[in-house]
Amino acid sequence: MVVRLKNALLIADVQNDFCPGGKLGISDGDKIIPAINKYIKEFSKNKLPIFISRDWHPKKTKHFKKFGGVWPAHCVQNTKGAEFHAKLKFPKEAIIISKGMDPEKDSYSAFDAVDSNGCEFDNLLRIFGIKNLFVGGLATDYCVKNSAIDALKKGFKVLLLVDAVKGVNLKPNDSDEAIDEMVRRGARKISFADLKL
Ligand code: VGL
Ligand code: ZN
Repeated sequence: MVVRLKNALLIADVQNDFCPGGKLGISDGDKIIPAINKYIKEFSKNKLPIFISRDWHPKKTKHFKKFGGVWPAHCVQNTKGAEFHAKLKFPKEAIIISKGMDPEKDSYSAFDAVDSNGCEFDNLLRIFGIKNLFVGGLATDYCVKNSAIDALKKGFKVLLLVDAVKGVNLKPNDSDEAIDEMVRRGARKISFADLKL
């Protein structure tokens, strides 16, 4: 028997460095964690796949200012800053996927991420037969946006969890514009009360 699971959850980069006090701390980045935990619980209850992405950089990468990029060093592999925030709760069945290991690339999208066996996110979704990807986490204007757009390009339906995302906002409107762009490209905005699995 082939089990087809239509819905999957992607929680992007809820790591210490993206939360207040971190190297690239998003203001109130940690405030969305209770909402994220509620979504995780619901997917878990329904035995649906949960993907937890992490930014996972080497010490030296073109992604960092020091080597020609735009960002201060953050989420360096095996540092406290790269660890998931202590308040983020996910079951052991959740699949951790890592991105940003290539020192030549920014890799904002979860579609650049692989699991612990090196299996690409896209392949994992196809193995499960996923049609709908529910996306939340950090940062609205980078990982969330790039992952959502890639998912739409690949033919997945995208449900954007508007009560469970927060952005960097290098420019003040970046997050709002990112949400508008995702919607323009076909993503649907939902809040926890709208969740139907
Ligand atoms: C991200 C900034 C720098 C992200 C990664 O994945 O959202 N943002 N590196
Ligand atoms: Zn990064």
